[in-house]
Amino acid sequence: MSDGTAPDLTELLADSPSNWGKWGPEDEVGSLNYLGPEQVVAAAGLISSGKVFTLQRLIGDPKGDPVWPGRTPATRTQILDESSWDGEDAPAFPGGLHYADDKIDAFLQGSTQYDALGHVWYGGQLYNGYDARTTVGGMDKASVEPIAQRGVVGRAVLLDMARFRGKDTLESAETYTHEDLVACAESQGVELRKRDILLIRTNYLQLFFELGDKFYEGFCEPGLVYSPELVQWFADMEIPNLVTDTIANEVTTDPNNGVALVLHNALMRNLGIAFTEICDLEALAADCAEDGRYEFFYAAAPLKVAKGSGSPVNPLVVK
Ligand code: UVW
Repeated sequence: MSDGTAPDLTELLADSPSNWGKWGPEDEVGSLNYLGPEQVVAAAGLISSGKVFTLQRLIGDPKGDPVWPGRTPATRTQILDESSWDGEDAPAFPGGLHYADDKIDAFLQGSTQYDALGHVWYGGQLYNGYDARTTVGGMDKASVEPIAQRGVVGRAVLLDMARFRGKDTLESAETYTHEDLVACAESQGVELRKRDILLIRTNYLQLFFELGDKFYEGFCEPGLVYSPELVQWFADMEIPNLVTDTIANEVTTDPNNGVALVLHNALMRNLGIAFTEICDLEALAADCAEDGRYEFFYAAAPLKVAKGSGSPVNPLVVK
């Protein structure tokens, strides 16, 4: 037992399916291996209207950046601007060049991001069995870098859970299962296929912008909830990438066992499914509701950050 009340993840997930070793002992991209040339070419065939959607939230949004509790929003600092040339010690360039420069101080998971497969663990081991000590001082194994090197391209399906439930936003701690995802897809008239990238809309972060600091009181996001059947479904469907518009892609605390972020472990650590979080799916969802097309081409390339446990990303959808 981890805190006297909730079961330890080692115990809870003892019989949970695993993809460790499936793509060799050196693998660091897990279920993204399911997205090969065949899937990329098939996804490209879904492009028909040429409409493009970008799924990243604004970094340094004046209205605030929703982040996991304990993380701080990005801060952007202006280093050089026209005023830098007001004083006598202004930089001088032949020809009279002036320019603007700035920098950001940001959590790598402080905006729309890909998690590295080694971002979470239990029992002293990361995805593919790597020793958790390889995270000390920076991730030597299963960092975000190999995901960034390969990129992510495939057929994606939007599952609009908020709309399916007839709500503006899902509520705090509200859960849904793989069966709900299947029912949602059916109601939208879209076929869920093996190796689909799943985009799930809750619109929950609208409450961050409406409630301000109150948003974090009793923080428990809505989302997928663990069951052995759900994990098996994700394994059988060979889902490469789970993308949502919440901060952590799953119900924060499992209502059935009290464990935090079970699916980060069952899906990401054990099956190697890439997690993409804090997306803005609003424009895409509105368009899908209008044209009735919930399947499309998806592409994303997180930044190549050496030893990074995650990286900001601006995923693209093309219809
Ligand atoms: C944690 O793992 C704590 O958060 P996230 O996956 O949202 O970055």
